[in-house]
Amino acid sequence: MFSKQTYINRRQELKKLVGTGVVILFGNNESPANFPANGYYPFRQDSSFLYFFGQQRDGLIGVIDIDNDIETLVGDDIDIDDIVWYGSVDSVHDMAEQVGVANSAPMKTMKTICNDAMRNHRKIHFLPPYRHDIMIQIFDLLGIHPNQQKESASMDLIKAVVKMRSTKTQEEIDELERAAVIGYKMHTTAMRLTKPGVTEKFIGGQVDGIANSYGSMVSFPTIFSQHGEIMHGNPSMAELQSGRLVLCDAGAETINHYCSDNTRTYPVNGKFTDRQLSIYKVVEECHDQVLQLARPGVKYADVHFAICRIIFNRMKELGLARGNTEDAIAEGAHAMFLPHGLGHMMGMDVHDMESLDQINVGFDEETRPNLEQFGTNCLRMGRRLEEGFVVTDEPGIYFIPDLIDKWRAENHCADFLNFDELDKYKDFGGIRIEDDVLITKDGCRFIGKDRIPYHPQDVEEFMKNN
Ligand SMILES: [Mn+2]
Repeated sequence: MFSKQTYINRRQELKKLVGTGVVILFGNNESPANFPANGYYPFRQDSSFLYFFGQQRDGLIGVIDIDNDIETLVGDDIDIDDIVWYGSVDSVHDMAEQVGVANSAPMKTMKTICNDAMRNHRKIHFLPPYRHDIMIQIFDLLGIHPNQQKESASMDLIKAVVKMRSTKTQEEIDELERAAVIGYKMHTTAMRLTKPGVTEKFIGGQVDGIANSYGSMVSFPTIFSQHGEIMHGNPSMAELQSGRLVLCDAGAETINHYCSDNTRTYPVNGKFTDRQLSIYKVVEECHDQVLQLARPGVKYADVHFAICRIIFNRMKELGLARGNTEDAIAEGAHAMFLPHGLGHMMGMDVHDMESLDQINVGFDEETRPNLEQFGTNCLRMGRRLEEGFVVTDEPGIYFIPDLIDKWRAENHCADFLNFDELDKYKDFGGIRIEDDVLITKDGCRFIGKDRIPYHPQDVEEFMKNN
């Protein structure tokens, strides 16, 4: 938890930005795995609730009556049955005090708060819910059916939260640095353990254990797969095979729930083949190029397309693509190789604030998403960068057999792609290199003091010596 003053200041700023009405920030409830008392562990608080109210317990709601300047932490104190099984925790009154909230109230008060506000036709602001139990709570309290809740969520509140959470303060950057330290341990452990005959699942499990040991949990389900061409390939029982590449995309959350998100791709036997290296070097070039391009005022969509151009040009040199690069990118031909965006915001959520809808987070009135074109529609962050933003830099090149077959059958982008050559890469897999970038006053820098090895020579050396 940050200092009391941090949360007071954040709520003060939120009140100014939203202006009027009653803000209700729902904390998360326990999420049962197979029966009510057996929840998914660890409990994960909602990030926006955490940002403004700081408390990690389940079953809490934060209420801010802007017009009357009354803040209330709502929740029931735990009873003796819970204390027997889980131990004692602070009272809701004490938890409110810890984050500078003057009032606390039991959960049944929510009905009165909401009824009063509705009777007086006051604006009630809530964020779009993503958990079904919260949807039921909103239905009970405000009478809004779950199907209408996304539309009924407050755009004023969404905009205020996005504005505040997008720019990371120094204490948040320190947290992100701590997450990077755990991320480094996760990735270097995976590299150390990688050798022919070990299962993907074993290494994935070891990586997860490090996140649990040093922080609170993984920041997203660990990807560790020899099928790097599957974007979210979870670790399988397959054994690692000499001659193949393995892709590890993993990150940690600190105790205060700030994230890391890195990807490395390396040869199972510790030595790249020439063919692997020819593709790897392109991804490496793209990854490093972002450091030269990303700075305040630059649209991340422009950085994305600069990277797409590099990839397409290099694929032409390798005989996998052809034609005019600008025309090819306008047609979306580059998505054969890079079917996702260059990166996303990162903070308390690994895809920061994604529950508030990417169009509100990564785009604005000036920069609109292209939702039609395959690949480009996955760009999560397009708008102009600002000092204090944290985005991921994650270019990749993938050879997806089904995509190659589909585009060939449909003659899609046939003027720009050499399908006969692409066929030869169907057993290649995919490569992604990812680091987290902090936008500074006049440029950007990677988060994390120790760089997880990614230059081919560093990777080979590390794997040889460890
Ligand atoms: Mn990422």
